[in-house]
Amino acid sequence: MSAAKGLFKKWLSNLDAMKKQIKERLNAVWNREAITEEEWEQLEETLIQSDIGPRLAMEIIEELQATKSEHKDWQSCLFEKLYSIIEKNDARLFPEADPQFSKIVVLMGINGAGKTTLAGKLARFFKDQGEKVSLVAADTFRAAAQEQLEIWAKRAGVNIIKSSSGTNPGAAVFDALQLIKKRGDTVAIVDTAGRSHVNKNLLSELEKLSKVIYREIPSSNVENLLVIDALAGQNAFLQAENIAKFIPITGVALTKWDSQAKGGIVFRIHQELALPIKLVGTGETIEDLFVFDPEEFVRAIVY
Ligand SMILES: Nc1nc2c(ncn2[C@@H]2O[C@H](COP(=O)(O)OP(=O)(O)O)[C@@H](O)[C@H]2O)c(=O)[nH]1
Ligand SMILES: [Mg+2]
Repeated sequence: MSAAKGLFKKWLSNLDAMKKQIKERLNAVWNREAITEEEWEQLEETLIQSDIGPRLAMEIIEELQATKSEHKDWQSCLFEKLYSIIEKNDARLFPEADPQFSKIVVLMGINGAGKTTLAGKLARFFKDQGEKVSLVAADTFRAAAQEQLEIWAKRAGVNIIKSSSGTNPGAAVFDALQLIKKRGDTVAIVDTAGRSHVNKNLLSELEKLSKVIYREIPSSNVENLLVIDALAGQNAFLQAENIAKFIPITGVALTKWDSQAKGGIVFRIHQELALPIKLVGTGETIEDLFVFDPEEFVRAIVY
């Protein structure tokens, strides 16, 4: 974990949009006697482009305007504002797990969000912590989906629990839970089929799968993670809203944060969805996974 933290730092230092543009703009104008209306607007525009959304951009500008007249430096002002939004974000997985039961992670989200890749990364992550891990293939529609998960299981060096094709995902998960119990696995990561957040049938199927788990495992030992592609923008909010009607989401895993990462999406997701950001995926290899650290993140943006 400490090594991972260092990597998180290194990756954060590459965060572009918010860091460079906003810094340059603020450095250029802050020590002047007055900042023009136009310059404030440009700054607001830059903030919006960093994916934090119009609401927060406006709040930050107002805060900066107030601070300017108090002759405070913009860094501490921006840090306080951004940190106040995200400081309560609790990224811990299973903070109150009951050791008598296995811990179950369910990954859900639309096709291509990065669920299967994250399943593999998480398998390694938990294995490195000494857990006995299984990957559970609950995408029973496509044979290729199980094969893809099998490759990740090999990479991570963990077991995979497959089901015969055509089984319904709830039944597949039920069988997997029995096997996990028998073998004494401490962690199971369930990779589900990608589902459009507007497809009611697929979502109620996910609801059934979830109920099967809650019948066997206490909620303290279940993480229902919504996997969101960091570039999904506004669509991410619609996905979360709809999926949350069927399943209690316990946290968000943001994937593809390496590709044109703007960072701002983090504040928006946390603020507007009221969900903790737990994990961040920053690439296609098994190591590219971090537990989200709010303070480190905000520091990296501001300083
Ligand atoms: N750059 C990058 N690519 C990723 C990341 N996570 C997943 N991908 C890629 O996104 C594509 C879809 O991933 P997959 O795990 O199959 O998505 P799923 O349909 O949700 O299971 C694959 O090409 C992955 O290699 C990430 O954090 N960064
Ligand atoms: Mg998949």
